[in-house]
Amino acid sequence: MFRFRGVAAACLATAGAAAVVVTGSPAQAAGTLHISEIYYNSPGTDTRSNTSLNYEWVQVTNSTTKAVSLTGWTLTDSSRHVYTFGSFSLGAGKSVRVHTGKGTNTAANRYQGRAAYVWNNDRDTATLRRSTGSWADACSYNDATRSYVYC
Ligand SMILES: [Ca+2]
Repeated sequence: MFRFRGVAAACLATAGAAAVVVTGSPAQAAGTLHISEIYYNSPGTDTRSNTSLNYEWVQVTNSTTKAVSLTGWTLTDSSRHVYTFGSFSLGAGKSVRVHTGKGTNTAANRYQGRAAYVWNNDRDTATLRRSTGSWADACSYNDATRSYVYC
């Protein structure tokens, strides 16, 4: 599959903007389990180093008031690479980042354990499905001039 070579990307602090997403709006008072951000173009050249692979991630946010079990939920790209959450519960108001590379799973960071990139640097769609296979959320992007997208 064609992928843009890594474009030197400013490693912008995203925490501030991400907080806006997490806060939600009155219209979303009930909250959802949704994809809140995708960092699809790792900073620097795509060398496939584990560090670079892990700078590719999809953030999933639970804006409900209860913990939600993500066990068996899946995250899929347009090319049908599938990541299945192992035993995991995402707390109320919490977010988790699913990184492409290898690492030790924590409450806030999960790892696909891959040796190659998943999220295209130009365009792609992330789809989140429940353990039953039903559609939960999706986020698409189509902008090679940026490195991340807020969903
Ligand atoms: Ca990428």
